[in-house]
Amino acid sequence: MPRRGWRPPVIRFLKSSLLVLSVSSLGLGVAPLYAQDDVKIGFIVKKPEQAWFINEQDAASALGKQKGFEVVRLSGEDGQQVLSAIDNLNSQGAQGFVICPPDVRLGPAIANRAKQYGMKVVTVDDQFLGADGKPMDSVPHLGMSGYKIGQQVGETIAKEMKARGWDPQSVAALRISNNELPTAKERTDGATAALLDAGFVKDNIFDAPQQNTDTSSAFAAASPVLSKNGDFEHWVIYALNEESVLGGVRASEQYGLSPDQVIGVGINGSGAAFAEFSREKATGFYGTIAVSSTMHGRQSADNLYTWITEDKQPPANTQTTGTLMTRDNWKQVREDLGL
Ligand code: FCA
Repeated sequence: MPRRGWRPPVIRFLKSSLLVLSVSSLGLGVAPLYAQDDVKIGFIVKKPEQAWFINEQDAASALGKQKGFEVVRLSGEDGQQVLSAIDNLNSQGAQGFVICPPDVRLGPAIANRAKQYGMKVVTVDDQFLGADGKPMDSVPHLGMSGYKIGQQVGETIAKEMKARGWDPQSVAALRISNNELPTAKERTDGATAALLDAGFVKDNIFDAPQQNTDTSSAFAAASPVLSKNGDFEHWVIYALNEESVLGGVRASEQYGLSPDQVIGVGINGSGAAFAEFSREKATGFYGTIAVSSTMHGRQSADNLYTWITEDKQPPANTQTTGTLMTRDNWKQVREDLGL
């Protein structure tokens, strides 16, 4: 049995063409193309189990409830899953989707599939790369301003090193890197630049390339780097997000470093950080640059909704900013950012 509201693709196509035709033949370029209740969008994320993405999808669903459109939450952990999620959305009659892709190089394939179905696409967090390796400007994007937020990470680490009276000459950095993902590289590059500006020694920065953007891949990448560089007493840890920094911090604990020997600073300000700050004793996870995942989820869904209903294409690239969150202020920052 087809699900309720399902219409054969031909009928849907005819219906939307007729709508477009009648709107354009009347010269009403700004009239809504769809009645509110007809709008259904997908929200596809690469890591559905991570608090950051759960919060984004929650915020999009809440907006849908408020404005009267439906949000279908889907996982897209690899290319195959993304393509079937898009097929699934099409058979449900969705007019478009927001996506944080599992691999930014899938951009052209995803955009093609969407085009075949006449669906609109916007990206959130991780921007598609075209076949030429450059960001796909044709797909509207909303994401964090990676380099700047990375700089905030580096500045925070440098300030805390000073507060602890560490000699910058003898501190090592564990840079958990993910250079395949441009936003990740921007973030770690920004952090590195700020650390070097503050007098950090370049040769003391050690890369731990992770395969993914989660805690376990960061833990696996960090462990051998720590054991190979056993001479250092003090370590700082940074990465594209707090989940990965937490992997590095867990590896440092397993290696035998105590919290006062480690300064880890992440990015996101999601449930992963709240859980860490709620522990009875402080850990090597000093802080995180919090960005509003609520705003990311809400705004990207709203941009798509406006595009579908008013034919207004969203801005090509919206960049968001961050706020330092530590064990001392996390509840306040959480409230301020609506998290
Ligand atoms: C990437 C990271 C997420 C989050 C997001 C804004 O997708 O993997 O943790 O930082 O950017």
